[in-house]
Amino acid sequence: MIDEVRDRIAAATRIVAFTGAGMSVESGIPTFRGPEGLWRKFRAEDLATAGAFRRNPKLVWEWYDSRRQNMARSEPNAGHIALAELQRRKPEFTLITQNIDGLHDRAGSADILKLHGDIWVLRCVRCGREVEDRRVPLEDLPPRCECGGMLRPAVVWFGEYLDPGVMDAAYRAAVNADMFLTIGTSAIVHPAAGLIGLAKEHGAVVVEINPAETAYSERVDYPIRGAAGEILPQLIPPEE
Ligand code: BV8
Ligand code: ZN
Repeated sequence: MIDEVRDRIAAATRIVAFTGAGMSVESGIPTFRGPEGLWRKFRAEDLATAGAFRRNPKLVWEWYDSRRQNMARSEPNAGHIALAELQRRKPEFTLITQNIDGLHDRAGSADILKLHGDIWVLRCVRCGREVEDRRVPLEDLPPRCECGGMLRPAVVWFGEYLDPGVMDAAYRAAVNADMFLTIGTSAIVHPAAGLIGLAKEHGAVVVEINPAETAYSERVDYPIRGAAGEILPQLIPPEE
């Protein structure tokens, strides 16, 4: 299966890679729904919400600050690097990620469609100003804007809408894709996961890279059971 997929990637023009938390596991960043997906006694769905932030901004920020500290210590893995290489070879390549860790950027990927935002950007809840802030740890939690307003992570929380411009670009890429690689996602969170079915309906060859089964495994053309950091370099080998 790997050889066939590698040859089809080499021949394809419009390739979309759609990534989730599993992409960063080999970089040392825990997934959401794996055993280590808990933080203290909370689940992501409990903390990654506007309600949790309103009720207890300090607790939510403690969680994000600890994630930022872990992400700052992490490096892009061979999977991130392979996707950046694929983008260099394929002008019509699109990277869509649910991840907020910034590892695709650090691996050299460009024009990334970040469906769920970016943990390194803070947004003021009062004046809306956005600022990139990579300091770890952050001094006082919650951090404050110059206007005095509270800053939140510029990420999409559960119950919040995704950026319509980003979602629109992602829909277009999925609809026009020759190949759609879904990598390291349990395909549970919507509307992101819906991109897989959309690509399939519009004729894309769908490849799933995941050590485990997912909600879409029956519908993909090539279900590859393996880790992103091991499989992607085999699918995107160094050019002779
Ligand atoms: C929305 C940013 C419209 C924050 C994230 C009830 C009320 C309100 C909404 C809903 C509801 N019921 C359902 C919904 C919709 C909800 C949703 O889908 N919920 C799920 C839990 C059912 N979606 C939303 O709320 C979205 N907004 O719908 O707005 C709306 C508005 C109002 C009311 C109704 C609707 C917003 C969703 C965005 C949430 N923000 N992240 C943050 O990160 O802190 S989601 C979060 O989950 C991350 O972005 C993460 O990437 C994403 C998806 O998870 P995965 O990436 O798939 O990670 P997961 O742990 O699940 O899986 C990892 C996979 O990797 C596994 O399959 C594993 O096998 C694999 N793996 C492990 N190791 C490896 C590997 N793969 C490859 N290599 C390895 N080495
Ligand atoms: Zn402000």
